Amino acid sequence: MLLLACSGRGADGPASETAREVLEPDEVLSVVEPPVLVSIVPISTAEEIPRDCSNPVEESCNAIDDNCDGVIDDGCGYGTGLMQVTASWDTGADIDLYVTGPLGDTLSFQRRATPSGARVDHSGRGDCIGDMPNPQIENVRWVGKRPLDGIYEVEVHYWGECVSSGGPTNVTISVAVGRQIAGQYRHSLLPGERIRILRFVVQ
Ligand SMILES: [Ca+2]
Ligand SMILES: [Ca+2]
Repeated sequence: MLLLACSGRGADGPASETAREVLEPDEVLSVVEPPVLVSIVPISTAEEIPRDCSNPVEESCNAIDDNCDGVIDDGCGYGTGLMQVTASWDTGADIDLYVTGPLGDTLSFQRRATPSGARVDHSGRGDCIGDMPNPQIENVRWVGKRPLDGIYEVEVHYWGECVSSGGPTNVTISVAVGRQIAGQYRHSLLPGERIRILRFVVQ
């Protein structure tokens, strides 16, 4: 019976307009000193995407900071913060992003938040499910608390080909630290592959 009551989900409009106006406590960033990038090292087979900010263009939802404001994909419905790692890809496959922090804890669609303020706020499913916004994007952000100093590892996993639209897939990964782009890279993935694309260090 409860399921029947929920069958209208998906109709437009939030239940409460006032709730949307309340700022989440962890969105208040002003008092937190931003982390600083020490280094970022991709694996040798990753292709670095040149960053040309002499001619910023309008932002699109592609894991690239097109408008060069230090925020990856602003206005796309997922967020930034003190750090941000974003992946996009170019087929209907389901690609998953994994970020492992200094304490060895790994964020992904399976573990969407940590006490240190990291959270997965968008996890695209490619063509594996119908009708979701930005199905070819995964995004991790750090809000509220300063991210721990240390090494972060970024992996991508080719979870599945979904309908019939997978095959080799180019994945784009961008990292922003303290509202500055630390690096942006591209790597091809085959079905089932899981690759550690890069490491970065913050303090
Ligand atoms: Ca931007
Ligand atoms: Ca973009």
